[in-house]
Amino acid sequence: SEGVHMTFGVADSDETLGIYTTRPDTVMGVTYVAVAAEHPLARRAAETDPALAAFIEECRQGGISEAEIETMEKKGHPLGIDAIHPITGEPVPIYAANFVLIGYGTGAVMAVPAHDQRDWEFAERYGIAKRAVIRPADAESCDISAAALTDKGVLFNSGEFDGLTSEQAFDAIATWLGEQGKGERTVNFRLRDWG
Ligand code: WMP
Repeated sequence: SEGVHMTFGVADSDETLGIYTTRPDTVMGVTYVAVAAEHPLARRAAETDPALAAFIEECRQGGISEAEIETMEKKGHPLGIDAIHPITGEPVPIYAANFVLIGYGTGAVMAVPAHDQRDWEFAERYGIAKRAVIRPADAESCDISAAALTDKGVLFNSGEFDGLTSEQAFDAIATWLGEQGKGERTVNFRLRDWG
């Protein structure tokens, strides 16, 4: 798929955390970052966190198929480390999650519970904030009380990107990130792309 690679900071360190997304238009709705159980940041945090280490052990990612990923119960565990949002500079918590694949993209995702259904369910389970930033063109806002709004639309709650369509925002945000050295357009292929 065509998307954007984006670089988050890591709080209290000069490290960075890369993510891959096909919905950069939703970036202002990011309320947490989810990494694969095998992600280096998760492994390192687990060295001093037995509960996290146990969660990582429980995620037998190596042997499951993408189909299983789609249907299995989505579970996660906080790393106790924050990522820094590339545009707003705000800290957002990093979770290890059993449905993030280490072998796809960067093995980490920017989570947008308002606009991705999997993230919505995860945020509901762990009490993480949801932040709506995409509305239908013919509405003032959107209702995400029962489910995520995954359709493309018009940006709001998105600062300088307010009023752009999802398509316009894809370009504007990719350009903005490129100028700041915090991201670029990229393509990632999954097995399913070959049908
Ligand atoms: C996506 C497309 C159209 C309409 C709605 C959507 C939402 O599901 C959605 C998806 C994402 C809303 C918001 C976001 C923020 O980032 B997402 O882009 O989650 C990333 C996603 C890519 C899509 O890649 P694909 O189409 O090639 O599968 O998948 C999520 N992702 C990235 N790396 C991942 C991953 N999921 C699991 N493991 C990884 N390693």
